[in-house]
Amino acid sequence: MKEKDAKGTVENAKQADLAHNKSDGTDQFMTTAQGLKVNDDNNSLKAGDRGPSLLEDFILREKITHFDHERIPERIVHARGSAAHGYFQPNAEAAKYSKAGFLQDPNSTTPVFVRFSTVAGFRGSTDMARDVRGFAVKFYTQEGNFDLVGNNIPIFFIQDAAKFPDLVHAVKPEPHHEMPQAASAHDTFWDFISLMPESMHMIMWAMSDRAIPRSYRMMEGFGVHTFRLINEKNESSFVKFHWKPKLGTHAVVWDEAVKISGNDPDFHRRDLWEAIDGGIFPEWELGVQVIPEADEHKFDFDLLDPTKIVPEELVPVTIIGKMVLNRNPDNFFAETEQVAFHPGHIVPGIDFTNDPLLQGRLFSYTDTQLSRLGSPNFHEIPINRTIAPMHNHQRDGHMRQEINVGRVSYHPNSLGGGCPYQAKIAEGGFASFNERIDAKKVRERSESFADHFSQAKLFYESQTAVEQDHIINALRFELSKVEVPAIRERMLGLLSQVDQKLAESVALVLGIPVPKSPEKPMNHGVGADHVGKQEPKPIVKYAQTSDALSMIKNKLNSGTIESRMVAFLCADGVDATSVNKMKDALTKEGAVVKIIGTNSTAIKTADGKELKVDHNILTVSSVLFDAVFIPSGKQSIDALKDQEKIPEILNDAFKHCKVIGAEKEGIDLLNEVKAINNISEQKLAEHGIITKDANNQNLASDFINAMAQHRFWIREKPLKI
Ligand code: HDD
Repeated sequence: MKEKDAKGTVENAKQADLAHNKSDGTDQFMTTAQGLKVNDDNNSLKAGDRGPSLLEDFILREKITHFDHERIPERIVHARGSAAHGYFQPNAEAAKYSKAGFLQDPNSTTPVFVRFSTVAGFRGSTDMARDVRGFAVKFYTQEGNFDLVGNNIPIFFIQDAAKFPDLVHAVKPEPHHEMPQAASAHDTFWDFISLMPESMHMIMWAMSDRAIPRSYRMMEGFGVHTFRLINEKNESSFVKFHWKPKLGTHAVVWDEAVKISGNDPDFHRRDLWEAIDGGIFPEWELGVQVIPEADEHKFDFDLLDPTKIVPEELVPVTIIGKMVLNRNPDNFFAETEQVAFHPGHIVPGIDFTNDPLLQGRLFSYTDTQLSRLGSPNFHEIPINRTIAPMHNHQRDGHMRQEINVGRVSYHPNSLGGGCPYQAKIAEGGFASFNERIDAKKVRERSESFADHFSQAKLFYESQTAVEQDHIINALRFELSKVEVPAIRERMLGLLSQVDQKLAESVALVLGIPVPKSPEKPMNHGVGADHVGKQEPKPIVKYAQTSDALSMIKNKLNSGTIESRMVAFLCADGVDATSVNKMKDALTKEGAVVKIIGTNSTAIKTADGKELKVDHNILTVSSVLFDAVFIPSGKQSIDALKDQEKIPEILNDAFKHCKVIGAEKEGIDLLNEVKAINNISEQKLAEHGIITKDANNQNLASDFINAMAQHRFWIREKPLKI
């Protein structure tokens, strides 16, 4: 009876705890941390109103002390991130491959918390750096938390976790002067890369537009490593996890990325927040490439090598569910900052492989949380708590929240009735996959990891000409920032083994020749004697290219314009019909219209009505929008012609290949863009310039169709190679 009472009290305390954990502080008295009501929060306790402050002022000391300790160390990588809550729902396919409880019932949903991030930049750095994006998903399943801690690129720079600290040291700001922030364009990064041929496949991805996404909502996500799934029959298969975004995969162009960084360094954070806030919930399908256990050695690459993809043309992606993000966090620090992911958080039905990068990660994540969150009790922070019942004999430590009752904190015990019990497999107990390992202890790289160029080539050759130009330009930019000539030369040597023309066109801008290619591709690290000792296998030439690797050819891009942002350039005298007709048509398709006005409040339409302004033209730039529309109204156009920002907005929208629409007098404003004047009237639409005369009623649908094509690359001059 007594014990029951004690339990009841603990339950009550837990509930009170929960109530305390979430508070908006409204309608309540201000108190100290001890609950004492505060009478004056504006003045410290002094000896006389002009006298010195008194040490006795425990209220002041408590407030300042708490403030002094408000920061925790930022993540060593992925410090800059944004997150959201949502749910995951499996489909009927999922249970075939895994016995994980959350994958069994297509009618069930599992809560998730997802954090997107850049890798290299500090917590306050720009969202728009050229960088890999983290894509970490915490599934709060009934069997415990499952974390899928992936990226928006399906492979990685290195093959063994032993090189991770080196990679990160190389890419982070250089240690002597802490520059540059959130950028790989500097000597130490390229020095390291030029000595690590295994990074060449990843370099192709990182220099592509995948590294400058339009939105977190428009990125693919990947588990990167090969994992295992185990089904009810205890059959194991190898899997690669894929997140496929409903809105397709889209990027910005580099010049745009640079300008967004100045205009709105929170671009991705704001985009995610505003979409969810506005009820446009980002959605992904979860897919798996399933490789039966028996096929492990069927491929020309090693499934355990994290620098390799399994081309979707070889093993198609099977969709096993969907994820929807539908709630913004209540508190950035409590949730987004304190969330702790770990690739080792798995549930029965999911298991690891011997990928040496994954194996190293399994150690690193708990270790980092200990220093970042400061205690082995980080699992008790509300965002990290499992929703599964949790009982074990772990006790105490810094900031322990749980009040464990009773005297038994060991196993086996008789005094506590043997509780908590170990679970049999049939009862949901976790047991690692029974893989047979019979090997010598070695520090070696498997020979099967030695081919570093075939998939880099596959990626490069699968891109459209425009995408290849963007890769070349990125390499030109990055390597031009490198100051040591030998690093540039080594990089050209490596690039020539991916594609000779690629290397030559980068070399053209660097002003140096491409070094002579080695007869055999360089598959071992230059000066890196730790890398593979045996002779590499001959390079496998992948016969086909893979459309899935190109963002432009990718079949994910269905042509929706949902959630795309359109700037309407307006001033007093704008034609309300022109505004409303286009706005209604766009809104119907799910696009978001923002009225850009010449003041911050409202403008007057030609018929004397008020039109609310979303943004003052002083605060925007076309890089923050997907398309620009100029409604008609002579007075409005005359006023816009006087605006200093107009040439920049229109020229950038043109340069970045975005759709520009204009109606009647609005067309006059297009004269600001010289290049438009050089396009014949019949060819305007082909170039994504949508205008109309008074009789043509198709402006809105033409504009929408053009937006669905995303960009008009025809405007970009092909590179001279
Ligand atoms: Fe890592 C954070 C993804 C290799 C060590 N990693 C971190 C995050 C993501 C990834 C998305 C941010 C999680 C969040 O939002 O809080 N990491 C990857 C992927 C990798 C990878 C996809 C390769 C396939 N990572 C990797 C290696 C190591 C680490 C090889 C160390 C051996 N990663 C860490 C870390 C971080 C981290 C230092 C920093 C903050 C954290 O863990 O919680 O432990």
